[in-house]
Amino acid sequence: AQQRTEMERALEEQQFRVLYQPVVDMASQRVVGAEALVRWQHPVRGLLGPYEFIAGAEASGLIVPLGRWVLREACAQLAQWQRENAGAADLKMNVNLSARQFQYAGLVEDVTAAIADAGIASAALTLEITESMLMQDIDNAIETLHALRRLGVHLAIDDFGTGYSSLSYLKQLPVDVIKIDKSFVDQVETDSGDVALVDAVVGLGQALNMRTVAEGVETDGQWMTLRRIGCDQAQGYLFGRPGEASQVSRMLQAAT
Ligand code: G
Ligand code: G
Ligand code: MN
Ligand code: NA
Repeated sequence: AQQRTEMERALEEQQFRVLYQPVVDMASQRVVGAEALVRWQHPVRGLLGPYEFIAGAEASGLIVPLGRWVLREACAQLAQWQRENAGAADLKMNVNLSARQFQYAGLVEDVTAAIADAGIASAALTLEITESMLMQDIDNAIETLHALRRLGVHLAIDDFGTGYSSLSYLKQLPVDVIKIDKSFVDQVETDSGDVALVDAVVGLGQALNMRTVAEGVETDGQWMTLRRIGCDQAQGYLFGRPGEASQVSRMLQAAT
């Protein structure tokens, strides 16, 4: 209860912030989008990452208004990038959903309002969900995914390969993007097993018409290997850490 009060107040007092990590095209390394990643600028404890407060927010239910705030903030930021950069018309924004947000009955309404109020195209927004969120209640999950897809937003499976989603479900899901977890990227230069795994996921993506995005790319060697395998896009410290919106603005300007 204490936790809820403190986080509620933090939300009211605007102590949360959104950082943005660039997503780049694998071949050209040009920025094609960004992932919104929430932080809590705590007045005493300093800047806190999601691992320090998302679980608490999930347990108390505050994740719903917090997630709504992140979503609205991210959509507004995307609109601003698109306004300020002539070449950014196709830029995309990725926003993470938590399990409770995904189950929340007002989700579709919240997403609709966030898109409309920001004035962005619905296809410019990708919502990230994890395999475990899907498998908790697959029938309801499929229904929610279809409702979101009808709005025109895109859907990504985050941390792919770490959960338990069955391959037989994957082809039924209206999913646009597979995000390959960092744990498969770390050793991809040296571990032939990881190469085979990433190669299989990329092939799966091609067969099912889903874009593949490698996460946690830190070295040129990883990048070159992933590019050779045919992964479409990448995210990682090599291209940019989660940072201020101005980092993405600079990348957009450098590309024109
Ligand atoms: O950079 P990083 O420490 O931000 O993110 C850690 C984890 O927190 C990731 O798994 C990410 O999906 C999750 N996360 C980051 N931002 C959000 C958010 O706005 N909502 C939810 N539900 N999860 C987030
Ligand atoms: O689970 P999800 O993919 O939403 O969260 C992304 C997480 O990965 C965030 O915590 C983000 O800060 C982190 N991250 C992104 N790129 C890199 C990277 O290149 N190396 C490491 N170690 N972490 C990364
Ligand atoms: Mn994510
Ligand atoms: Na991930």
